[in-house]
Order: sequence, then structure tokens, then C-alpha cells
Amino acid sequence: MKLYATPTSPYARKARVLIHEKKLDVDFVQADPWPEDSVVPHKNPLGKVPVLELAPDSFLFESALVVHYLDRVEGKSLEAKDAVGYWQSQWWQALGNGIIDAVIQRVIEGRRPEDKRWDGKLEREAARIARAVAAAEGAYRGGKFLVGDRFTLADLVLGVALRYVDFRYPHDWRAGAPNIARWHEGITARPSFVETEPPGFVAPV
Ligand SMILES: N[C@@H](CCC(=O)N[C@@H](CS)C(=O)NCC(=O)O)C(=O)O
Repeated sequence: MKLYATPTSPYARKARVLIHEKKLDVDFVQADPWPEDSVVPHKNPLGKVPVLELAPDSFLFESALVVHYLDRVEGKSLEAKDAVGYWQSQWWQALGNGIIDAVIQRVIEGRRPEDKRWDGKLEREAARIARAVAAAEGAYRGGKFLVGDRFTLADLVLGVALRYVDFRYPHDWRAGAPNIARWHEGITARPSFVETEPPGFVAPV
């Protein structure tokens, strides 16, 4: 299998962390979706990464689906097994995916020329991120992992999401969420996270 992606995409990073955690045999192929002549629209009609090539001319896109597939395709699933744990994990993943979406929206709005930028949009996304971080702090029950006693997709998705906040919307979210900050420090120390950091990224101390 091949994963078409950029080294900075948080959507792709979810798949890359999972590939590392499960030691799956998937080649990373760098593919920028933005240029006119990008190969990405030939593999995903939506023109976005990540794209997982399962076989020649057989592609999966949408990161949640790619993660779901990679989690099931072989080896031990990183999804919580029992019904309660499964839905708790889905809640955390929805929160993490929403944070990623909000940071991306801020990045795109921030790239417009200053006179065309809509400050209200930047503020709305910032407020969304702040509420999501506060919700994570409120829901966290302590321990190394968010759900149960092992690393699950909940840890993976929220871990990637908060790291993307550090990368593209750096601000002191940790001050208001000291417990989730401590959990995040443990998660991002895992080799799967260390080895998939965006190039040149320096983690806050
Ligand atoms: N919902 C998609 C979002 C993927 C996405 O927006 N990826 C960005 C890179 S971080 C992209 O390819 N953007 C290109 C574009 O918007 O044209 C997913 O979860 O896979």
C-alpha cells in the first residue's frame, strides 16, 4: 500500500501515526494537493490528502475512512473493544477531528491578503478550539490514556489535533488545560509521534 500525503497534513498524520503504531507496510509518497499539476485529483476526486492506494487504481480517501481501514486491515485494532469504550473513543475522535478542521479553517483564512481577511472567521474558529480544549480538560479522567488502559484511536486523534494547534496556531492552550497538557506530553513522546512531527517543528517546552 501507498499513502499519498504531505509531511505537514494533520489528516495524513493520523494515518502515519497509526501505520507506525501497527508497523504496517505502507510507503509514504509525498504528494502536494495544491499545485495545478498535482497527482492528487487523479487519485481522489476531491483533490485532498491523505489518499491510500490499496492496489493500482484503487484508492481510499477521507482520513477517518483511511484510519478505519488501516485499523482493521491487519494486526490488532487500536479501537476500544467494549461498547461504552468504543463510543467514548468516538467522542474523543470527533473532538480531535473538529479541532483539526478549525485550525485548518484559521490557516486558510489567515492566508488571504490582509484586506480580504475576515477577522470574525478567525475569532469563531479560535473560540471553537478554546471550547474543545476546555471540553477535553473537563472530560479527561486522568491516567496515561483517554479510554481504558491502552493507547487507542482516541489518544491518536486528539494527540495529533493538539499538536497541530501547536504547529499552526501556537498559543498557550496548556494554561487552561493542565491535565490534558500532561496527558498530551506523554502521548507525543511515543515514537510514532516523534517520527511524524512536521519538518522543522520545535515542540513548546
Ligand atoms: N476531510 C478530509 C480533509 C483533508 C484535507 O483537507 N487535507 C488538506 C491537507 S491538510 C488538503 O488536501 N487540502 C487541499 C485542498 O483543500 O485543496 C479528510 O479528513 O481527509
